[in-house]
Amino acid sequence: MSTSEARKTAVVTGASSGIGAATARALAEAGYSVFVAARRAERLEALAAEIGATAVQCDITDPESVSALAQTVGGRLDVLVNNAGGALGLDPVAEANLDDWRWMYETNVLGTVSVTKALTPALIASGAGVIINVGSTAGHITYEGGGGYTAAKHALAAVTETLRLELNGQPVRITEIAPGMVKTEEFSLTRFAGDQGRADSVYAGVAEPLVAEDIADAICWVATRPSHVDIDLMVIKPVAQAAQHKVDRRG
Ligand code: 8X3
Repeated sequence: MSTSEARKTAVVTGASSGIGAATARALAEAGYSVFVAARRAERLEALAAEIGATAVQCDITDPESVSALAQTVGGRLDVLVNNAGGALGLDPVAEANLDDWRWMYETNVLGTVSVTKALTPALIASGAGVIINVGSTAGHITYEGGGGYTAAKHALAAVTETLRLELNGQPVRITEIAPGMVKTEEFSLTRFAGDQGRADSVYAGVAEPLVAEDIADAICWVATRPSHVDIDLMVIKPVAQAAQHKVDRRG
């Protein structure tokens, strides 16, 4: 990006760790002026200082917080990365913890819709906006115990496709990035309520699970394609994961 033109802007939600933080770093490195949004102010401030971003404390499930984010961003935005989300538990459907399921729907789906709704006018105003929703392979397959998370990520995939249909004719591209097994600091730890042993067992024996930077690299690539190129869906898994239930654990 030449220094003579205005810097492009990007918003990354769930930016305080993992894929969100890595994406914010990658976009800043690529020359974007980045707004990093998440609930945890201290982590955000540290990241913002490190990469020269603007920290915006934001709970995507709180409408007032989302409207404050939109106010801070202003009238023009080039890239929105809806990354905030997560999984809780591995309950079978017949034993579902409904509070966990509600949290997963609120965060992965309604939070994403709320942020998208608030920022779409600014993306349109840029003349070449990009929305990148971080979904999951869980949005395209199902697995035992994954019902709450797979239902939420399937819903997110449906919302992404619907939005692409509805914004047809507007200068906004919409992409779903669907990662498989990504070893991050917090995803599995959150899922298992801080049980490090259970979290570690998810990646046991897998020689090289994906890391947050692998997904950030893909997001950055999608964001920087020419404005007539729409990448609908990108499914990204480690080589060891041929399918959800087919994982080479001999590493
Ligand atoms: C993470 C993939 O397999 O834990 O989004 O559902 S999985």
